[in-house]
Amino acid sequence: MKNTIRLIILQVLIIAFLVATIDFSMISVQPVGAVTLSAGLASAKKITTPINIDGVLNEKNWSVKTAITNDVYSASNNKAYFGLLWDSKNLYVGIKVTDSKLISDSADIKDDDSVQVFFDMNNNHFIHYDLFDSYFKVGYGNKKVWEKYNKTTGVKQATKITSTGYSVEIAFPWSTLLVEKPTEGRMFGFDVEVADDDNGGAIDSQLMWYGGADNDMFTQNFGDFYLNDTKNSQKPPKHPKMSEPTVYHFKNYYEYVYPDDPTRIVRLWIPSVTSVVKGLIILGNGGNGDWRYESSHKELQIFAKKFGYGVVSHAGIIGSNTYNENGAIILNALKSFAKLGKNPELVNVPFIYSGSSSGGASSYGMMNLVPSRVIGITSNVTAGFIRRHQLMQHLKFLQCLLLVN
Ligand SMILES: [Ca+2]
Ligand SMILES: [Ca+2]
Ligand SMILES: [Ca+2]
Ligand SMILES: [Ca+2]
Repeated sequence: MKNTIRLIILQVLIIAFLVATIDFSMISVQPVGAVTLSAGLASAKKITTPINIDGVLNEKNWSVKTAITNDVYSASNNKAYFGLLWDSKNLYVGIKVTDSKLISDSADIKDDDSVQVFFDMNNNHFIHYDLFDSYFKVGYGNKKVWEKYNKTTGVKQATKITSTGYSVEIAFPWSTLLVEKPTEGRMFGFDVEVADDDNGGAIDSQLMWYGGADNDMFTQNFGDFYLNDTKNSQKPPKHPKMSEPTVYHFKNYYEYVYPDDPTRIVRLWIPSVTSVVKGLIILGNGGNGDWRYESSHKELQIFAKKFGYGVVSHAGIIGSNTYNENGAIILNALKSFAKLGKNPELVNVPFIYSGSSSGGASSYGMMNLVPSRVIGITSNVTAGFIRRHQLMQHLKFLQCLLLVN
């Protein structure tokens, strides 16, 4: 019996010792209303009175207290905090920066005192930026908003010098972030970064809220935020299970990720889901690069729309393998888009394929893979495909117009 009591006392002492040695300051949690959030999760309070985007964070709803503390470049001597608000029109991001010297002298906003805001609005924390992801830069003293893919429609921002540094106020329209129905409880991928320049030229350091220095390339390390109520009192929803979707559709865009290799992605823009797509202009990527945003060029879209055509652009399609392997990825992408039911004709539409280098080789490969569907190519083939693989299938189809430069 005595031994049992001794054992219990010993266990109590060990537990007391362990508790006493835990450094609670190292556990990063964020109190929000009556709820405490875990690290990497933020809450956006709902508001009913508008925010004046003037850089002054004095509206009563602002609570700009979530610390941005992770050095991801070199040790920063800045301190920074952010807060989030939302209404039916916009998501609002407020940022306070303590900075002893404010600089705005460089061509790249990020080489000056500036903030970067990252969004993953389909919250899949996918390796690559997809259709629903964006990366914004807002510089101290710089009137322009920069976004990785020029998705800046309606974004309003203002910065203001304060007694200790500067503050930033940004309104992001939900429509620009491709969120159709912002509702309480929805969760999105998100991160925020503060760059510091104290001596001109390139930046000296940068602080990140949750992810890493590679947030500009990859979204998987972002944190998250969710839409809370007007009292900011709702608990966070359960985080949705991470899975990599393979097919998306949003308004005029489709996107397909090849499940066996997510670096190969096919994007399709169409004039309207309510009309039948008559054909596709396909833009082959150069090298194995990411050319998905080529289908967003307004001039090309205007041209394609005249003929009822869509525009395809892709990433990671290696031209010399198009006949043997990669062409099937593009055809499977179109089949997957057709299955969604809005444009079933995509399984049969003809193509005009265009591209240089690897893209040119893709044109030639596709012309031979599905000669009955390729009605023309404009091709600068320098990727070696034709020399290694003389294919004549396309010659059986006289409708094909070959324009070689
Ligand atoms: Ca304000
Ligand atoms: Ca600079
Ligand atoms: Ca995403
Ligand atoms: Ca500075």
